Amino acid sequence: MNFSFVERLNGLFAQAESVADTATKALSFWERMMPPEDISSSGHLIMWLFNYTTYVNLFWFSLVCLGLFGFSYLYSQKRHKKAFYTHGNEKKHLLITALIGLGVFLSVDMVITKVSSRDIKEVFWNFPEDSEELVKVQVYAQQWAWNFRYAGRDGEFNTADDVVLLNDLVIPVNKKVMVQMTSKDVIHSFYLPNVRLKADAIPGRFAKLWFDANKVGEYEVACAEMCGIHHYLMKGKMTVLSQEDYDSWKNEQEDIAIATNDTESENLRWGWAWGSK
Ligand SMILES: [Cu+2]
Repeated sequence: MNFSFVERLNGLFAQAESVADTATKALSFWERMMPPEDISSSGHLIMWLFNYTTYVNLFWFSLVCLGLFGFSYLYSQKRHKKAFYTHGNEKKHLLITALIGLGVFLSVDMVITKVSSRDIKEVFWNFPEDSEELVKVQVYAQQWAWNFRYAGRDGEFNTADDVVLLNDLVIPVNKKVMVQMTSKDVIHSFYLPNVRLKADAIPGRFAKLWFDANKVGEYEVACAEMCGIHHYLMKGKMTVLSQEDYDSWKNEQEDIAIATNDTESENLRWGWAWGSK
């Protein structure tokens, strides 16, 4: 008797555990579905557009479903034995259709166009002025890696003392970072999920973008364009350091670059004079 009671109790525990396990899995799935942490000053603009698009479309979709299933129910055979024919071309039908079309156009297309063109003008294409403070990085995408170049101690790009890193972007916190970017081979897409920024790297063209990061830590750099068989490997790391740590890191890297840069190496010659393209 006792034994079976203990057995049943164990069974209950096991059940509770599996329920808890399922709940945890569902929760972590939900967490994984959520966008990563936003550490930029302008990422909220992208999130606003993303959320607005989602919810306004959800609203119209629900309305369509309500009409579809609602009328199917109201005019089911049970309620209306006799068929009712209409061509739907009366004035009121045309008016309803036009109003819904106008509603979708105004609430989706117009709002998104207006808000995104405002954000682009005021923020994303409103590039920071060139100054001592500005962190300048050249990005060179290739199958399948990210090359990052800093000017080095002389402040000039494409000179012998440049700091060149592979898959390793290091920036100071709360500073504007300006990127000039191109690609060596095919189209890649420079993607920084934590600052909600994504731009194509196109061979023969130079893209520029700017961002900032307001939280120290390590974040992902990804390629968001299917660029070949090892596209999935094209992953870099963005490290955000405090100004102090960044300065000493930069100093150290500049020492290393001066001591070890092989200026004859083709691998180091991909840069260009800042702003020349
Ligand atoms: Cu790529």
